[in-house]
Amino acid sequence: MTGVTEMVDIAALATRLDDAQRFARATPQLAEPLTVDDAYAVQAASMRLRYARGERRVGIKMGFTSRAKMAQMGVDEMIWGRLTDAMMVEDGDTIAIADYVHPRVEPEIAFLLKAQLVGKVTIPQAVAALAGVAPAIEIIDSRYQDFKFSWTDVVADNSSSSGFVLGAWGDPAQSIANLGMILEIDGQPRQIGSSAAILGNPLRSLIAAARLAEAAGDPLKAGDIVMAGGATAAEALAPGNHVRLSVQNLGTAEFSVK
Ligand code: OOG
Ligand code: MG
Repeated sequence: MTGVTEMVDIAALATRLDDAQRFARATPQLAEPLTVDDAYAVQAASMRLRYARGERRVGIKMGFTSRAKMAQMGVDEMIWGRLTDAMMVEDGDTIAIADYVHPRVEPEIAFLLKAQLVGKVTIPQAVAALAGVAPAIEIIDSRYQDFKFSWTDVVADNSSSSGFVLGAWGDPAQSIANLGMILEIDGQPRQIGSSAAILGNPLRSLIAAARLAEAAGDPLKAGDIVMAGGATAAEALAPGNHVRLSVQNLGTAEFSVK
């Protein structure tokens, strides 16, 4: 189903999800049957509320780009969401669990663009537009009760975007197609995988991001950050946790929880 449905109150749903995020309070799954276009319209409207409060769009995140993530959440189609400056957690910083509903972490790869990247592009064109690649931890936090949602629910909820931690930017010309990734919590390896789990090569996620963002009228531009999506299932966070991601050849990213 496509098209924006007359019956759906996009603004009311956007406010409800925005409030759930701001006040770290879970909300029930949406009762309304949304179309894809409705869901992305709710996401865009809720992001306009955040921008109006002074947050700045810094890029986008891709979701459900690996089998492991699709299987964990029971969703089998790619999604995307917007990132803002307020979601950025400095490498080594500490977050407060009270600011989140029920946060989880997942191991990702991030891209930094030095040029716009729009429409249908090839892998060499995508690499040529990059300023860097980095190990990245995404902090996802569904605003829905029990972290349960339909595909359209999660799209409306900005695809669970909540926070992201970036390691140092490395040379974008190096191969990132099959890099070992280890996500540790409190020194214990909790998820071990490969960047190949992300669509066979995380660059394919960047290519999909370029196409989807442009189609939505929110094209990727120079300076944007793109998160490729979790390579493994996500892990729940608890106060006191220290989370560290190591990616072969790329380095590490880490943060703590209080
Ligand atoms: C939706 C977000 C998915 C990813 O990397 O696949 C995502 C969720 O699992 O809550 O960020
Ligand atoms: Mg993710």
